[in-house]
Amino acid sequence: MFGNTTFFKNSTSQLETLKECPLVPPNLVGRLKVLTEPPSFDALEQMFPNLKPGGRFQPSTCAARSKVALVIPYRDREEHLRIFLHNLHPILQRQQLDYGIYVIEEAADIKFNRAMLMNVGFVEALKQHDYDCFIFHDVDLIPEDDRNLYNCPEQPRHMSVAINTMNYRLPYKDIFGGVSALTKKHMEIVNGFSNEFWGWGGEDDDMSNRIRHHGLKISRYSPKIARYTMLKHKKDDPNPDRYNKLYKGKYRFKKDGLSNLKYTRVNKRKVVFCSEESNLCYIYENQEFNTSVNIFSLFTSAFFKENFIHC
Ligand SMILES: [Mn+2]
Repeated sequence: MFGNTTFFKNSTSQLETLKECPLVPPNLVGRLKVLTEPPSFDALEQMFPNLKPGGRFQPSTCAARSKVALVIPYRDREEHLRIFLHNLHPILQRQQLDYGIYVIEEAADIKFNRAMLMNVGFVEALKQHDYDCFIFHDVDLIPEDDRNLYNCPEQPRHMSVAINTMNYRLPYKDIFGGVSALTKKHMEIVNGFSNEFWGWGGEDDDMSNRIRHHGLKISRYSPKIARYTMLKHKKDDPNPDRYNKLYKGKYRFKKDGLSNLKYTRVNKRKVVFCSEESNLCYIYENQEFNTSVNIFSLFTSAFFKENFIHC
């Protein structure tokens, strides 16, 4: 009899059986020191030789309990991204997850739409693998404790409970911004995020409303564990229309979200990162190199390719 504690993996020559990974990963260390120096992309690649093409990872000694896609809405924060990868890969690997990291970059010169980028990340990640768990993650939030597990529980989980810049306190009860975990099923139930929040703010509260409206509940780890350091950055421009959008949100839940998501992928395979110090540009090709990250550069259908600026 094959219980659900085993599964079969077809390797090149033999059929091997891996036991399901333990419920509590055995090699966690607890409280961590946040590494704030950004390594180069080359250095990152060398640090994580165990990543598969596209920056994917699976534990080698057991079958992961969940397939997790980290979705990072991204613009213009290359240093933060490198710091993020440096800190996150070791944590996710100790947590014995089957994971991929998706950095979703919006074309330049248009207002940032964090929520739409997260919808795009959800759709694009599912085109690659059958992920069952999605962690939507600001690039500037670094976990301080690896007991904060990057998986998806029964109810949507708000993960960035205690942030250093907010004195490690939850600013308000229904907050769902920063880092949040939703299963594929949760995303389908709530029709993903709204696509209508351009500029800073509101989209996370709209998701919080979607969750409640659909009979789900936000769950959280203890603030002793769900701790984060926020990397320093300038404040973004708030969207003056956000309260209005939020207030009328529930009339849009059905028609605004995954159901009406429209975007165009630009620069499908190549992403260019430029280093200011060396004047060098690095080209990362999704799927073809052992990169530490999966990157898609995306822009919404309303804008032209020319809006996407390289170095
Ligand atoms: Mn921030």
